Amino acid sequence: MKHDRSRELFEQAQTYIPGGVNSPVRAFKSVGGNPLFIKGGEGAYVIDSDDNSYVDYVGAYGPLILGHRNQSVLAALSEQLKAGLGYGATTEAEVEIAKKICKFVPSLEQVRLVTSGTEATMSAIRLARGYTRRDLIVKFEGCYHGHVDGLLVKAGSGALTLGEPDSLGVPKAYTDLTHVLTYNDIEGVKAFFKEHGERVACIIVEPIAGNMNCVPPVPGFLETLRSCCNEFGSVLIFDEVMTGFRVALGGAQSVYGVTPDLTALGKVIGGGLPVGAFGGRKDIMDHIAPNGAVYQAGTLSGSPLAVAAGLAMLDAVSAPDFYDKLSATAETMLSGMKERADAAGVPFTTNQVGGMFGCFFNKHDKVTSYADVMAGDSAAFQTYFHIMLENGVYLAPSAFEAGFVSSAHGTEEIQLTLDAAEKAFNSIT
Ligand code: KE4
Repeated sequence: MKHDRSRELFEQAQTYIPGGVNSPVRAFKSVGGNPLFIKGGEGAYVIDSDDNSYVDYVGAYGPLILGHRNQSVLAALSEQLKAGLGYGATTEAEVEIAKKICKFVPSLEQVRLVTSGTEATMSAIRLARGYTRRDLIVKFEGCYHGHVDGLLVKAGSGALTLGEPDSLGVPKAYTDLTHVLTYNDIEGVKAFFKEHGERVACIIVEPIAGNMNCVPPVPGFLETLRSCCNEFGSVLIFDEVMTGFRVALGGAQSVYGVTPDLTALGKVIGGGLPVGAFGGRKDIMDHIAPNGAVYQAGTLSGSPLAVAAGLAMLDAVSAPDFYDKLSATAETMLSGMKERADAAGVPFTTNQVGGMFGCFFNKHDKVTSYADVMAGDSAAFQTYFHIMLENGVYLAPSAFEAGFVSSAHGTEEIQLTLDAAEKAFNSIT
């Protein structure tokens, strides 16, 4: 495949944009080579600036659950364009999407829209601190909750990809108030709360970790977080920016049957446009301005375009057996991958929840922890990534990102993917 145009554009981009990208994970830093410039998408495919076509498993890092240029989303957007782009005032559609989100995710008695996942988690944490009048927060190593100052501590996603899980520029005073525990370490959580529970404002957790690749919770982990928060009066925040409306209509909380006090959402609910949301128990949400003393605001919060796209997407994903089909597509692809890796003698394991998945070049049968993820063979991943790319399959350029299928992925796309994987596994020594 030719990548001359992407290369040219990357050269130019680096003059005007830090690292040539508007988000670090796009820079291909951990896989090597020049980043692709994408010029369009259709269904399960993206097209790069050299007109190469790829089956897309990035899906804009989660939002494109219906695939690219979904006709119902485009129709909703063109309808809204006839009315205008935004007004700095509340619209009827914002009430409609709030009602739908609260209906689909029953733990949300109220919800507020914002413009990114980072804003959603940042606001939820400020609210939990305001509600409890406590300052200490708990997160888990390898989890990523956006680039919130106090959460860029042993963070996942792009921070982990670049090998900088902590960030310069974050005052020590902030990070001193963030305690990092080990994901899936039930005894570690209990021991910490036994000693410090009264001081903890909140736990924020990805109920399925999707930023150290894909690591589901072990049985009892989420339940332990719930019981510790109950015992010590801390707020349990599920960061479902990635898992919300991705793994099930009710999100990960409906899959595992654990109810958080607050939930952060994003990605899917905006249909591909900039959006985030946070919500939960009304007695907590009552503390948010203008009713309460915890301030939070946003010029483009509830943007009519993002809400129109989001409503169309929520309609599509609430169709009967939408998630069963999505899950079956991912399962077919992953089992085919595993067969081919075994045939080639390559140590390879996968995790999957609904339409999100993780692939690991590990000798472990199951990957259930940050340590397991970090034990992966990064050289094997790099070989795999580039051979998949050269054979028409676009994966996240990082061993620490989850992958996503869409409802537009069909048998043809899965077969193309498995043919590429066979070549990749046979090239890994
Ligand atoms: P944004 O501010 O990037 O919209 O959302 C932050 C965020 C919060 N919580 C979770 C669980 C997330 O996964 C994210 C963002 N996800 C990454 C991909 N793993 C965004 C990709 C990027 O940084 O370019």
